[in-house]
Amino acid sequence: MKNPVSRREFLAGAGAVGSLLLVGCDADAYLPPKVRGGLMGVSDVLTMATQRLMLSGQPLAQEHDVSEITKNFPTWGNTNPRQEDFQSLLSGEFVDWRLPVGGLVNRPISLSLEDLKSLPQRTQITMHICEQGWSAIGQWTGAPLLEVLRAAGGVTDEARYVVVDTFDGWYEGYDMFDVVHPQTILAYGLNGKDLPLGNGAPVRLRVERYCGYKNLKFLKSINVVSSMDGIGRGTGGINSDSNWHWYAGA
Ligand SMILES: Nc1nc2c(c(=O)[nH]1)N[C@H]1C(S)=C(S)[C@@H](COP(=O)(O)O)O[C@H]1N2
Ligand SMILES: [Mo]
Repeated sequence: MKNPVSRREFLAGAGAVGSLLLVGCDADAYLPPKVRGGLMGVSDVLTMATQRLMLSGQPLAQEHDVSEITKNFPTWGNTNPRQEDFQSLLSGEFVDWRLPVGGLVNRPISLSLEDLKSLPQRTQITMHICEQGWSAIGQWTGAPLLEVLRAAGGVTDEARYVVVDTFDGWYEGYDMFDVVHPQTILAYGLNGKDLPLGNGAPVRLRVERYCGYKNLKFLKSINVVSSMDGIGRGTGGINSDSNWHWYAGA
């Protein structure tokens, strides 16, 4: 007679199937906000679906040892937004900086740097991979985005994307799969010090499973939405608006 499946085997199997179902039920987790036409669109969807299946158990991106930290973490792209509102906050050492968290949350809030630092924090030593051909390892400290949304009373049932805006006019939308990941943090520290200006002071996003351009610097606001339609060109972010991949898994 065939052995009945042990309880442990059953649970392990149920867990694996369950985590696939979790992604599987939510077809959105396989698709970018807007699917491009032609072969690029096909490859976008295949890449995203494959990676999302592989990542369905939400594993952590590799974390490194302190000894591997890059001595001078490079600065890249915009290193000092010239916008007046940013310059005035900078000259006041960001004492007046506030991060509004609104849209489809239950209790919109506006967080000071102190407020953000009082939330549960996470420190992670990870590799930043820029799509333009360089990488570096840094130790980031910040508040998980999930904790920030919790502080805003959580999101409503319609919530599908978190849109991050920056002082230099960038924006990106992230779907809930990446939003709830434990390594998705609003970082205010690099290598044990305040986040330097060139690296996105006072606060930048770290989404460790994505390449460089999704890791927005100089955060200005956070907005939870049900759709990316009507935001920029509707593709889900400033980079995909100019034909980079929206799903930019590193
Ligand atoms: N607001 C904003 N965020 C940004 C950029 C930018 O120009 N503006 N550049 C992106 C790119 S392409 C990279 S590689 C990283 C660079 O981060 P670093 O300056 O800390 O190296 O920031 C990303 N986030
Ligand atoms: Mo980049």
